[in-house]
Amino acid sequence: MLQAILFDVDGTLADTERDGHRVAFNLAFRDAGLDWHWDVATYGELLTVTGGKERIRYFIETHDPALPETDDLAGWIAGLHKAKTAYYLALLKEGEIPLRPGVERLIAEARARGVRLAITTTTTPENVDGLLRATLGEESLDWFEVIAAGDIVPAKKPAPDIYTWTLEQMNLAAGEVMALEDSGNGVRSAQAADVPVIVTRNDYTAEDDFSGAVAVLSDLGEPSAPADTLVGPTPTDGLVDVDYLVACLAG
Ligand code: XBP
Ligand code: MG
Repeated sequence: MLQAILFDVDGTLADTERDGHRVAFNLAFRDAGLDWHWDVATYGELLTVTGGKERIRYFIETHDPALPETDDLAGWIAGLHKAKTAYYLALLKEGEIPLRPGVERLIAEARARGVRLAITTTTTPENVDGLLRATLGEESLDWFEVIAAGDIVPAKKPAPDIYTWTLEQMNLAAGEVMALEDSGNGVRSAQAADVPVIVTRNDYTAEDDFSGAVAVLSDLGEPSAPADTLVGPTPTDGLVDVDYLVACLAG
């Protein structure tokens, strides 16, 4: 039986990457006097690596950009990433990053039906707070029993650690929950923890490998704009709801 829904954040709750994180990274690079710029296509390539600090390091390793002399690269990256987080939080506060279709609807139904909620994400904890506050309001932080984010586990997705950690915190078995993800890395992370996963894909992840996911959909669907089903069971009226998740879990 479905006990809990575990939500990924970036790309799943909201399309945060292109007009949120990417923009914030570029503003932080400018402030640091770096002539780096991550355009939409470049950022798409860099998204293969999860975690902002890990992504900066991967960019340095693969693109060999100009950077200041330092004997503490990890510390320098952490500082740059902190500046990026500040810009990202400011963007969220401006309220320009909405939730994806169906997210608020499903959360409301799950709460009404006593299905437990958690967040399992790679992004920085402050970013989760900022997004929830800006979209669902201050009180929504309490709706999620566990917010598992960022460096709380050393190995980010696609490693299973964030899912395993969340299940332990909630005292639940992998078969009692459904994960919602948007990316191949997210699917691999959930699967490595034996957690069943449904994908709502987006522009950046449309070509990702989702094999093993229970279903792949365009989004969670709204009455005015039903979801398209690409793989797996089709939700009634194109709306992903608790009954759909229960049926998917039962297989
Ligand atoms: C998203 C990520 C994060 C964000 C940027 O993962 O990989 O790194 O892109 O956030 P998920 P930070 O979809 O699992 O949430 O810069 O705070 O890492
Ligand atoms: Mg994601």
